[in-house]
Order: sequence, then structure tokens, then C-alpha cells
Amino acid sequence: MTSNEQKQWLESEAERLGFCLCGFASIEPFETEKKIYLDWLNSNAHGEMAYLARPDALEKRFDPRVLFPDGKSAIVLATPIPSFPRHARYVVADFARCVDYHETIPAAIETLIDGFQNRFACRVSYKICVDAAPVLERAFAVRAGLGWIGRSSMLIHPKFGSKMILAVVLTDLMLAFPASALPDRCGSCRRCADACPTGCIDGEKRTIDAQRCISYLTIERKSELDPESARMTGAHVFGCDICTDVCPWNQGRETSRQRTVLIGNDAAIPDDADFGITPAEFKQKYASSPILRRKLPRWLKNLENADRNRGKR
Ligand code: B12
Ligand code: SF4
Ligand code: SF4
Repeated sequence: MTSNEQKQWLESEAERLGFCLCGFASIEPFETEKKIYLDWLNSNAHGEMAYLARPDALEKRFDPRVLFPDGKSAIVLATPIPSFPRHARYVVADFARCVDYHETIPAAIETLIDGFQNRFACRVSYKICVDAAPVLERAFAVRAGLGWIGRSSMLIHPKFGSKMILAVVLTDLMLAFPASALPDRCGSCRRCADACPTGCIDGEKRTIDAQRCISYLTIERKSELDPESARMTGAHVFGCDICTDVCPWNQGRETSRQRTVLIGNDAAIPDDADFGITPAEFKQKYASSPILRRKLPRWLKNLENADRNRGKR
């Protein structure tokens, strides 16, 4: 058994399960990325997302071996986010119109690892990281050769664009690397920075001021919105796909026919009925949706704000 055989098996099985990309990366410390990240934190771009600045988590983020001492290499995966027709009244980002990917993606990865253990008659020690762990997922994806960091700060692949969810699996497997980094193909394009309603994209540094990003304002921010931020969110009530939608690398993708791990969730559509909903009914309606994390009082504020921006309140 060679690591090449193992890699090929993982690539084809990952594709079968709905991952469009599968690559492999070393888990050496991230030195250049550490500097970018610390500059970003020092400018307070993370706002109220205090978990991104926790000192113990920072050490793990920059050196994955601290997070997972058994680790020898990482499997880096990406799965497409389907596109949906826009709702008339409230805009919900497409990832949130699916069953919460924190449920579906780890389940698919468990299937991948189980299959691997059976196929190669071995035990794998591993840690699945999808958002929640202190891991630089985009930096891992660059290292695995899955794309480049666009001006929007999104990881972009020339064939699959940026409309994807990433996942990193730290493992004790010795998988061959390094992969060669993909070249930057943003060129002279600035569509994302021009289209962003809040002007929060720093196209030079390739980071964003999260405090002003609509995704942060509608999902992460806990405190009351100031009038300017409230106005900037427009009709958005959960997340924002604008910089994704305008990117030329996302055009012409037939996302409805693309295989994906994500599952559309038709039940979680915001409407007037939400205003009379009890906490128990809210839990039921948004049971497997990421919207549930917003909690009912803040969710209603998001809806009220969107109505106000339409001149309906
Ligand atoms: C916090 C967070 C947010 C914050 C801040 C986003 C941001 N851009 O920093 C908010 C709430 C605003 C947000 C919004 C969104 N998010 Co978010 N978010 C995260 C999270 C949890 C951490 C990101 C982070 O550390 N930011 C700090 C900055 C400094 O780090 P970074 O963006 O990773 O940048 C690094 C790389 O650019 C790297 N780098 C590596 N190589 C190179 C090379 C060069 C030349 C350069 C310049 C940099 C570079 O250096 C940087 C520092 O390490 C990640 C999951 C994770 N654990 O990584 C998801 C993640 C980045 N989010 C994701 C998504 C899908 C979104 C949204 C599209 C959701 C939506 N529809 O509303 C928006 C997009 C907004 C945007 N333009 O980025 C995906 C991105 C997938 C992709 N293709 O890139 C991730 C990876 C989640 C996932 N599991 O897939 N998010
Ligand atoms: S998600 Fe929306 S608000 Fe955030 S950077 Fe992209 S376009 Fe701007
Ligand atoms: S819209 Fe243009 S500048 Fe922005 S990430 Fe896409 S290619 Fe790069």
C-alpha cells in the first residue's frame, strides 16, 4: 500500500460522496498567514467574534500540531453550495437554504474515513474541522493546491469557483505533499469590491473588514445594529452572496446539476408567520437550518430590519 494509492482512493471516494475537490497538505505551522491574520485582528476587523482572538486558539490556528498532536497531514475538501431562486422578500444566503452543513459535511467525512479504514485495513486517528475548530481553512486549501485567495478573500478554484464550503481533516496518515499552489487569476478584476454594498473588501490585502460585512451583521453580531449598519444590510436577513455571485469564476456553473454534500431545505423559508411564532415553533421550523443559531429575538430583528429597509415598517 502506497500513499499514492491511498490518495487516489480518497479523491475518488470524496467525489462520489459529493466533494468537488480533495487535496492534501502538510500540517507545518502557517507563518506568512499568521502575519496576515494578526494584522487583521489588530485592526479589530473581527468585531464581536471574540473566539477568533482567543490566545489558546491562536496558537492552534497557526500550528495545527498543537490542535492535533497525532497529526501528520491534512485532507482538504470542498463541496459546492447549490444556487436557489431568490425569495421575494427576505434574502437568505444559499448555504443557509440547505440543511446546516455543520451536520451534513462531518457525516460525509465520517463515511469517507470509515470506508478508508475498511479498504486499507487500518485505524486512522483524525479530527474533522468545519468552521468550529481553530483552523485556517482557506490557508489549508491554498496549501493543498485547491485554489487562490481572491480579492473578496474567498478561496477560488478555476473550475469550481468560490461557491463552496471547505473542510479540513487532520490525520495521522502520511499523505504525499506538497501540492503546487494555483496562480492568482483575479487579474485586473474588481467586481467583488465594486459590488459589495458596505465597501468592506480590502482588495489589496485580500481580507475584509468583517465588522461591516452583511454576513457578520446578520449572523454573528449580537449587539443592536447602529442605523448605518442596519441600512446597509438591505433585504438580507441571513448571510450575503453578493461578492460570490458577481465573481466571474462563479458564472456558468450549473450548480443545480452539480453533485454536492449539501441538502436543500425547503421548510426553512422566512415569512410573515415568523412574527407570531413561539420559541418552540421557531425551533421546529428551522430545526436543521443554520438560521436556528441566530435565536428567535435576533432573527425577528433581522426580519424587521429588512422590512424597514423596504419601507414597510
Ligand atoms: C470568521 C468567518 C467569517 C467572518 C469573516 C470572514 C473573513 N473573510 O474573514 C464573516 C462572518 C464575515 C464570514 C462571512 C462569510 N463566510 Co465565513 N468564515 C469565517 C471562518 C470561521 C474564519 C475566517 C477567518 O479566520 N478570517 C480571518 C481572515 C484573516 O482569515 P482568512 O479569510 O481565512 O484569510 C487567510 C487566507 O487568505 C490566507 N492566505 C493563504 N494564502 C494566501 C495567499 C495570499 C496571496 C493572501 C493574500 C492570503 C493568503 O491568509 C489569511 C490569514 O490566514 C471561516 C472558517 C475557518 N475556520 O477558516 C469561514 C469561511 C471563510 N467562510 C466561508 C463562507 C462561505 C462565508 C460567506 C460566503 C457566507 C455567506 N454567504 O454569508 C461569507 C463571505 C464573506 C467573505 N467575502 O469572506 C467559507 C469560505 C469558503 C471559500 N470558498 O473561501 C469558510 C472557509 C467556511 C467553510 N467551512 O467553508 N465568515
Ligand atoms: S458577503 Fe456581502 S457584505 Fe460581505 S464582503 Fe461579500 S459582498 Fe460584502
Ligand atoms: S470578483 Fe474578480 S476580483 Fe473579486 S474575487 Fe472574483 S475574480 Fe477576484
